[in-house]
Amino acid sequence: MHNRILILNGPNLNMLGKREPEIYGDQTLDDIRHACGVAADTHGFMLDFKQSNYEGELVTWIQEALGQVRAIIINAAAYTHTSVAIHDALKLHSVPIIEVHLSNPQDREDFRHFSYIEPIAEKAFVGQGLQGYVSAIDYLSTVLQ
Ligand code: CA2
Repeated sequence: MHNRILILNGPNLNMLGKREPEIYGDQTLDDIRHACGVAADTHGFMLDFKQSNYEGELVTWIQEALGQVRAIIINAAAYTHTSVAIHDALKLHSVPIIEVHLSNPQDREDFRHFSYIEPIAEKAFVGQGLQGYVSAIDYLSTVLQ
């Protein structure tokens, strides 16, 4: 539990930098992992940074983090808009949940407007690309004493 933060990334985010740079930027998931590592070091957080294309794997990781982490930052990608399972798993936690999106889903197709994460997230950082993840870590450093 000691100052550990879990960052979860959902389906297709492993493809960042390869397609659709006009929407998601040209940074890769490894670039984001690196920037998060630097921000975490700055604030004295230990980081678990994970990505999966499988809903069940994300649910399992959220369950396994119970009692082990001080906060969860999640970009659930397309599962944001579909997954009651991820919503239910996150709801098991009493630690802060922070929602992150590279783009701003509200500025895109209607089917991206609803988020199953939003009702349980303490805060969201959207439309800032990689910086949104860093801002989420910076935010946690102010609320986690
Ligand atoms: O803006 C975000 O971060 C999203 O969570 C990204 C998801 C999308 O379904 C959400 O509505 C908003 C999609 C991630 C797909 O990433 C790709 C990366 C490169 C090429 C194709 C997809």
